[in-house]
Order: sequence, then structure tokens, then C-alpha cells
Amino acid sequence: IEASIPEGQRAAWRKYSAQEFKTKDEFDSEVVKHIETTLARSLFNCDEAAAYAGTALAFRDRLIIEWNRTQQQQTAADPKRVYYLSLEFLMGRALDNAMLNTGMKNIASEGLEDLGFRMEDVISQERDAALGNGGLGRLAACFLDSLATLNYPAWGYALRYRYGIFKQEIIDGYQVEIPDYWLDFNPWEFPRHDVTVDVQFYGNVRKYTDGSGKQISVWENGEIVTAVAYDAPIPGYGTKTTNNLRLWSSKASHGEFDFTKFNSGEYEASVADQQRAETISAVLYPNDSLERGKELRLKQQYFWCAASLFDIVRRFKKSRKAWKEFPNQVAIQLNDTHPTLAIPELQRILIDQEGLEWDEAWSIVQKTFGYTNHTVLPEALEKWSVPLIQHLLPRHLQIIYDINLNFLQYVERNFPKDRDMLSRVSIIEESQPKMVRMAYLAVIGSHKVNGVAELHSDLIKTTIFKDFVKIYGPDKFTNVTNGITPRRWLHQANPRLSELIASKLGGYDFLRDLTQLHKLESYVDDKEFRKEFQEIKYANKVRLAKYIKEVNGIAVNPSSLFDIQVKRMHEYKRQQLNIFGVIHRYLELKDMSPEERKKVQPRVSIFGGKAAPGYWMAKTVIHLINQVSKVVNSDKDIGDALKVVFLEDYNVSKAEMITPASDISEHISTAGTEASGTSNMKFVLNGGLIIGTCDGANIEITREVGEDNIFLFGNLSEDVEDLRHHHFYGEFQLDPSLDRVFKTIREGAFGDAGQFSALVNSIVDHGDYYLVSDDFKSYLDTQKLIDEAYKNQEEWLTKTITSVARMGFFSSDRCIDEYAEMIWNVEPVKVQGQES
Ligand code: GPV
Repeated sequence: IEASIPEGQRAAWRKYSAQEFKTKDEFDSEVVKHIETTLARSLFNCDEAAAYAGTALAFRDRLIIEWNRTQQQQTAADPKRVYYLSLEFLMGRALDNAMLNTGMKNIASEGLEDLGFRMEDVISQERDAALGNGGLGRLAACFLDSLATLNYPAWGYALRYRYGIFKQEIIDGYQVEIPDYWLDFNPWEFPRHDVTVDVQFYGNVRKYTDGSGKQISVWENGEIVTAVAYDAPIPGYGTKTTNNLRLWSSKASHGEFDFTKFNSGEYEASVADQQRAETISAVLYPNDSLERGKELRLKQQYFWCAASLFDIVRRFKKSRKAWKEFPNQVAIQLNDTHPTLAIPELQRILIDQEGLEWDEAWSIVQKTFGYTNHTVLPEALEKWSVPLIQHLLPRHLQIIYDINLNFLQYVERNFPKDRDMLSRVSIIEESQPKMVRMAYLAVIGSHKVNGVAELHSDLIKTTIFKDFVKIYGPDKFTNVTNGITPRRWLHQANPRLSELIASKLGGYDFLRDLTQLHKLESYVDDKEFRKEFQEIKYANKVRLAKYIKEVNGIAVNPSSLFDIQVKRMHEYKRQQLNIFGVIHRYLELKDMSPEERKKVQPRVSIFGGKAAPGYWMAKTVIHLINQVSKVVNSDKDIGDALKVVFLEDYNVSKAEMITPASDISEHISTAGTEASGTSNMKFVLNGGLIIGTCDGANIEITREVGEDNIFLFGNLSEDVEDLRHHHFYGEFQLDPSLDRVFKTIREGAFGDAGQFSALVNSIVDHGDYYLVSDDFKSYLDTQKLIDEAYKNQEEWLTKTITSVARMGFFSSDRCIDEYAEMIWNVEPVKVQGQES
């Protein structure tokens, strides 16, 4: 590769080229240098925040040296690269991960001690990078970790939101949203003010015929907004590969503000322009599995797709290969439909700017893209109104229409007898106004479409994409069951368990090959091992209990059964089923004599999760949980038999503390609604059992750990439609226990009943869409079984150890290898430690 420094001067560069710190003393010297110079502090005013900053900067330097080396070597090798386009990367904290992945945490801990700080306190100074809502964003973050660990040349592309997901406060039992301004100190990003892309919006399309008779389209007179790249290094575990996450920030194309406007006295107008441009990357939309069709959201999507594709194409062009080589050099994965505009954008670049013929361009486009679907819920399937796209992206609308025309002609030729098929599969929905169905565009523009767990991948083939299976054949559709990174979700979140496993398996290799966990099964009867395993779980529960005491002021007994449901608040995830079950338990306890109550298995019901700010029903459930918590926790009859806790502001770093502390976690979505779920995997990997429905990855977890090691309940997805029908025709009986719960709520036992009437009525009067009543008895029965099973601590322990040993399949490394082989056709590139 070309170097900017002439051969004669390179010796000096090599001599002074930055080196990673290797020893404790080198680390300390880096930290002190950063604290004294970069931060302009000293030993007289160095607090924990400064210690964190110094440590983070020392590790950032280290990562960037490896990042540079990786990029140089990958550029020289010029392999096929993966580009993961995701509007969300829910990264959480970076420092602990960087220390563990580089294998330098111990050195850093000792070094910090020398300087007067404790590692734990320093780590907890970091705020989360919360650029995502829930599972979809966290999956993208796990994928980055696996891609780097497995040495795949891969880039993530997203937006540099100024505000991540809001902070949640609970005030008087209600959710209050606080903006998450997280960028006042972010040592992990590198602004690349020289890497910019001008992105156009609005304007018009001018068509003309050139000398050779070719139709040319020019998109012009639009508004330009500039994308500036910010890069974050992504270290792999135990490898020299450090990949890149590139985040785009928006700014006015004419710099700070428009000087002509400014000088002519239109000061406000020039600043307004600037603010409008910056608004594009200002805030993450806080909706999970819900689309709201806002213009700014569409602008975000196009801004990000256009900047990313420009960047990818620019990199490809440097290699001076023929365009037909593009799909051999570039694999682009669409994380849900949010980046679907990348499809017409690449087609536009190829035909309007590079002069390719339509068919040649389209074949390149289809070979380049893969599309991952994450939901079958109709309210989450993106549709954009045709007039809005026409206004914002006039050229793209034409291209979308042309894609549709070609596609429908193909369908017509192949299915001449099925006239309805055309309107069913058309990208354009003939509604008022017309809508562009983004999922169909994504299917048509990709060579592979995958779901995220077996059941889900089957469901998309029989429901939303049924016709497309007929059109393209079944091979276009595949499954890649989700996974999680064992680095963060075992090694980092549960260091003692990781260490115990390493001591039995002869080192930490299992963190790179999680299937090795199976060897733990031979220790299931080992007394010493069992004791330590149990002690670790207890210690993790003590840590959570301490946190609950500090934050919620509730004293919980760590010997109680910890029952945890933490995830976004959603009707389909059915936190309402859980809290109704808690109320039922409370009523049962109240019915008992004090002697009877003493025999009951004590339980702590722990909830956590954010509701989208506009999702009224989800907020009502949060309120109910908090009201129940107040009543139950202060009821002298109840004592330790039942405690109810709502943990505010659930996020990645809190998940790292909460997950290892569960005995039971709840994954209780209406069958067929949760595409996969990933926290289910995290909980079992950390020695907790699951109560769950036959939904998403719960089914595969059951297959792996065995039916005896999971508590399944509820109706099956194939019966859901019929059950809804029964509700519709009034042919159903409200479950009597649930009826009693509702009576209690209506009597005002948890405060003003009016607050909860819509929630209760959604079940009693409005068809119980999520089948809470249908599953209630089965849920309660299964909770009883859990109480009984937990009393036999030895058997419980056997179940948890056995389950951990059988979780190897759910590593995101397995998942990424499947994508690489089945969808991307990419190979690892091993990065060498020494500069080459
Ligand atoms: I669509 N998911 C999410 O977190 N947000 C979304 O907007 C959509 C899907 C989730 C699914 O609900 C989970 O079942 C799944 O495990 C996760 O995506 C990752 O695939």
C-alpha cells in the first residue's frame, strides 16, 4: 500500500512508532501522563473520574495502535469485508471490555492500586454508550465483539447520536424520561474531520438523453448536509484484530454557519440552518419494535445509508477492480429494515453516477445485501408513505418504482394464474396514501433473508414472506439463531464463575470456543465444584441485594428465590402476566395463617425495563408494578415471603450486575411474538433457570439444556390464532384467579383503580390479544413447580450446572461463523502483532 512518507524518512517513523504498554510501570506512566497533560490534573486533584479518564485514555492509545495495524494489514490483504449496518449499537461500557479483551486487566488493576485507586470504582465511573433500545441493538454489539475476536475484516456503521436512549427515573411510581447527553467525555471515539460525505435531501430529478441516446437522471437542487465520521475501536478477545465502528455525525455543509447569511444580518437564519442539520443525528428514536413514520427518522435512515455507502464504494474504488467484483469484496448486512434505503442508494450510485446498465447494477446490488428480520409483529414492520419519500428522496422513489416494476413483471410471468399475488407482493401498498413496504424491498434487494431463531425463521416463511418463498424458492430464506458474546456476558459480568470454569477446563479457551463448556458436565457431582458454583451464585445475589437496598431502600433476603424479568416494557413480552401473577401470590399469602406462610418459599420479584415514551399501556404496567411493590413490601403480614422490586433505568451495565443474580428469569412472551430473545441465553449461561413460553430461542435452549432443566408453560404458537378467534366471538371464560386479581385492582388495593382500567379492559373487554388469561393458569401452576423445585437446593444446583454446561451453542461466535459461511462468504484475516 502507498505510504505518505518517503522511504528515506521512514526509519525515523519506525523508531518512534507508538508501542502498546506491556508492563504495569508502562501502564502507570501512560495513566499519569494523560492525567497530567491530556486532562491537566495532578495528584492534588485526581478523583475517581479522572482516574477513569486516565485509564481509558491509556487503553484507547493501546487500542488505536492495534486498530492502525489491523487497518493497514487488512488494506494490504484487500479481502472481502463485512459491513454491518445497524441504527443501533447498544455497546454499554468499553473500559472493562477493552482491559479483558487485551488481557491487560490484571496489570491495570495493580497499576491503579499503585496510584491509589480501586479498579471497581474506576470502572463504574464510565457511562454507558447507550445507542440502542434493546435486543436488536445489543445483538449488533455482541456481533462486533465476535467479528473482531474471529478476525473477520468487518466494519459497523451507525449514527453518532448526541442523545442515546433516555435515562429512566421512577417518580411516584411513574416513568420519567431524562435526556442522555453522553458525549461530554467520550474517550473511545476518534473524530475524523477529514472523512466527510455530503448527503443530499429534497430537490428534483432532471432527465435528459445523452449523445449516445442513453437516458440520464440527475438529482439536483437539493439541500446538502455533511456527514462527519467518528471512529470507535472494537478489540477482539485474545487477538490482534481491532475493527472499526464508524458513527456519522451531521453538520451543516457550509461549516459552522452560512457566512453570506450571517454577514447580511440573517444571523438567526444561519444558526437555524446549522441546527436543522445537526438535528439529524441528535437523538436515538426510543421505540422498540414499533414504527411511527416520522420524517426525521427517515432522514436519519437515508443520511446514514448514503454516508456509509459512499464510504464503502470509495474504499472499493481504491482497489481499481471491475464493478462486477463489488459483491466479491463487499458484503452488507441489513440489521432489520432500518437500512433498506441502502438498496436503492447503491442502485442509484451504480446507474446514475457510475454509468452501469440497470440489470448489471441490480445483479450487483442483490449479491451484496443480506437482510435480517427481527419481528413478525405488524406494528413493527416499516412502511414509509410515498409522498414523504417523493418529497425527501425523489430519485430513490423512481428507483423503487422501477425495482417494483421489474419484480412484478417477473412475478406475472411466473405466476400468471395468481392475479391477487401482484397486489399482495407489490412493494407499494395501494392504500391512502400509498406506502412503501420496506421489508419487501429488503427481501427483493437481498440474496439471503434470515430470521433470528428457528421458530421465527419458520414463521416468516409461512406468514409475512409466504409469497416470496413461492417466488424465490425456500433457499433464499434461512435461519441464524442469535447468540451472545461470552466475553461480556460471562467473563466480564461474572468473573468468579468464569474463573471457576477456567480452573476446571484448563484455561480460558472456552471463551473463544464456548462448546467446550460441555466438559463441565463431568463436574456436576464434584462436591468442591458444586460448593463453589453455589457460593458464586449467592455472592452475585448478595451484590444485587445490596444494590436494591441502596437504590430502592428495600431489604431483600439473598436466600430468597430471585425471580427476574428485565427487558423493554411491551405488551407482547407480558410483564402484565408477571405482575398479575405476583398479585395472585400476594392474595394467596394473605389467605394463609402465619404458620402456613412460614412454609412458603420466599421470593423476590424483580422487574426492570424502559417503556417507549409514547407507549401508554407499557407505562401503565410500570406504574402497576411500582404500586404493587409499595403495598406488598410494606405489608407486615408478608415479610420476606414476597418482595417486589422495580429497578429503574435498566441498561447494559446494570444487566451485567443483574443477570448473574437470578435463580429464575422470565421470558414469557405470547407464543410466536418474540423473534428470539437473547437475555434468556445470558441468564442460563450465568447459572439461572428460565420460566418461559415455547417462543423464540426458548425452544432451542430447551433442546440444548433438556426439558427437565427449563420451566415451560402456556399455549403454543400454532394455537394462538384460534384462541384469538375465541376471544373475538366471546367464546371464552376469564381465568378465575385472574378475575380475582382484577377485582382486587378494581377495589383500589393498589391505588386509584381508574389508572389501571385500560390495562384490565384490554384483557376483559378488548379481546386479550396477548392471551394473558389463556396462559394464566399454566403460568401459576408452573410457578408453583418452581417453588417446589427450589426447595430441593441440591437438585436445583444440578439443573443449573448442567444447563451452563449445555449453553455452548449460544455464543455469538457460532452465530457470526454461520453468517460468514452461509450469507457473507468471507474469511478471517489474521492480523500480525509486529508491524509488517
Ligand atoms: I424489530 N428486536 C428489538 O429489540 N427491537 C426491534 O425493533 C425489533 C426486534 C429484537 C427482538 O424483539 C428479539 O426477539 C430479538 O432477540 C432481538 O431483536 C435480536 O434479534
